[in-house]
Amino acid sequence: MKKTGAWLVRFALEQIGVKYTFGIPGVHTTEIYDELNKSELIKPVLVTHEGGGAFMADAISRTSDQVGTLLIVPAAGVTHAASGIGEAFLDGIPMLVISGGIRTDSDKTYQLHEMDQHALLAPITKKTFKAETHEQIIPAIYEAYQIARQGEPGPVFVEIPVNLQLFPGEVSQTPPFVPASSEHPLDHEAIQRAAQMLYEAKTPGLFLGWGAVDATGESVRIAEFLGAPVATTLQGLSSFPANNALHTGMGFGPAAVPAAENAFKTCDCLLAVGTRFGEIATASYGVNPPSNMIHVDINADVFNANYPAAISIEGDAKTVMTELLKSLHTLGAPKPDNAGLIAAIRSDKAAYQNEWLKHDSKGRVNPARFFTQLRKQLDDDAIVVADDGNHTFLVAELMPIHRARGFISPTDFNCMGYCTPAVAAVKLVNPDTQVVGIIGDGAFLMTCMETLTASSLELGGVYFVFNDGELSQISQAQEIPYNRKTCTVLHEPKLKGIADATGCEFITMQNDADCEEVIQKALSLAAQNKPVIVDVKIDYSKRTRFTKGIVKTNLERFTVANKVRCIGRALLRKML
Ligand SMILES: Cc1ncc(C[n+]2csc(CCOP(=O)(O)OP(=O)(O)O)c2C)c(N)n1
Ligand SMILES: [Mg+2]
Repeated sequence: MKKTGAWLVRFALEQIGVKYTFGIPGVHTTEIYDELNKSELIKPVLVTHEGGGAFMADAISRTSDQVGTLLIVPAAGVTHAASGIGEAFLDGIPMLVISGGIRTDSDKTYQLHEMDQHALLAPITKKTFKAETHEQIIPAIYEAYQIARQGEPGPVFVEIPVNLQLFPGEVSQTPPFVPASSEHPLDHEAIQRAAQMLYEAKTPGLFLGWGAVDATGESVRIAEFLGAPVATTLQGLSSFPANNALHTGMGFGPAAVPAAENAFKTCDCLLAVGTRFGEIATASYGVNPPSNMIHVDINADVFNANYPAAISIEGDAKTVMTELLKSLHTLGAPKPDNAGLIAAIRSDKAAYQNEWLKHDSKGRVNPARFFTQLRKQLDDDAIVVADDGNHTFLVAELMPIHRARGFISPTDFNCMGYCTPAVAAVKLVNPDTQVVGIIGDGAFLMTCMETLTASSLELGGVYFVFNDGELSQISQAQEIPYNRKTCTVLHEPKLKGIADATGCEFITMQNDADCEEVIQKALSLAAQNKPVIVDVKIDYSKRTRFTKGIVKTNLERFTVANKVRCIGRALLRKML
């Protein structure tokens, strides 16, 4: 039979269950866009920038069972999207990237958008495909989809040359999509040894990353069986419910919140699940896990990469944790309730919150006041999206997250500009859930035009812009060594102007007294499908534990000569 390449792309995308694509059409993709326009299953979404489109696709994968999909022009669309593709790659998020390609039936070179896209994308995708014939289109998309999801997930790229899209070509079959089984053989002996090690430990603890986000029930049962405290990474913030009595908070070393730092001080056996012990997760490698460490991950490359594990178990977190729990039950009764630990966690958390609430915010919005009020007004199943900056760590330390996948942020690629597009996409696939973004003013400037996409699609999310006038995560780091803020003080934008331009509602939160009412109003407007930009005059005069912790950890690592040089310069600048 004869089919156009565009028809084949639509067929394959419908088969794998794609509901939305994100991008901006060009001459190399209009034929596919026209096909999707006829589809009853897929809605192509027009964005204002492919970078925003890529963050949207990423956010869909993080908060639904769909794989976020881009449909973009070659070269210019691909380079614009590269920031979001890179974020998905380093954060282990599945994504399907489909671009048009230059003509392969022409003997001419210097074509429009001609470049080696595969070379560009090789370091930030799991695999790239180029369809050479009509026959290859469906299998390439099916395989790309499988690869994106299997093992440690990530983005996969497929190029469809424009001539294949436009003209009919011979295909022998149009097979339905049948997902391949990705069962991983389990190392039962290692799981049994791990159970034994945990059961015999005096003070075991759990450390959970994003890889454990779908194993929350199992993690709760294991923690409760052992009476063990639980800490998470930043990306894994939602992997354990913050309203569980054994939840301590982010991190477990000197840069962790006090409840976590104290609970893990004497930890003699660590069960680490779905974390790579990367730089952010470890606060610049400032943690010191016990030698009895059990490391569970779907990707065996992470074992012993930064910290040695006594037992490594390769596999899906949910499957391994289910088996581990069964093995624990064969060893004996659950450990008695750890009442002392639970009381200490509760009092450490309360003390830390009070320390923040007591901080004088000098007429601006106190971060703890803001998050206490936000938590009070949000449903348990709300989804919080953060960008990258000081605000991210304020969320991590002051905003309890109650549901799995209830918090997402750009973590290891650490790309500013993520949050604004992501809020819209999260709302698109979670229409009945409250969705709020916490965005630094600098990050908002990068992708704020995507609020136009939100208002066009009537996506009621709230964009809390933490307006401190600076690129604070960096200006705070400049403060001690340089005593000056080179290029980190923002040119002040009029946020109301952005709201007017993009058709969003706009509210200002001046101080603590405004908090309750403004949050209420914003959530109620959002519930009427209106995107709302809130200008939050936030107070950043108090540092997070994370920021203080990483500064200390890094400084301690300097040689004496370099310490003297840096401290000397800091003192000199302070005096002058
Ligand atoms: C694309 C990109 N550029 C630069 C950085 C470096 N960077 C990390 S955090 C940060 C400051 C962010 O400022 P803002 O969005 O205002 O958030 P705040 O720290 O003030 O909360 C910068 C510049 C980055 N992570 N990503
Ligand atoms: Mg800022």
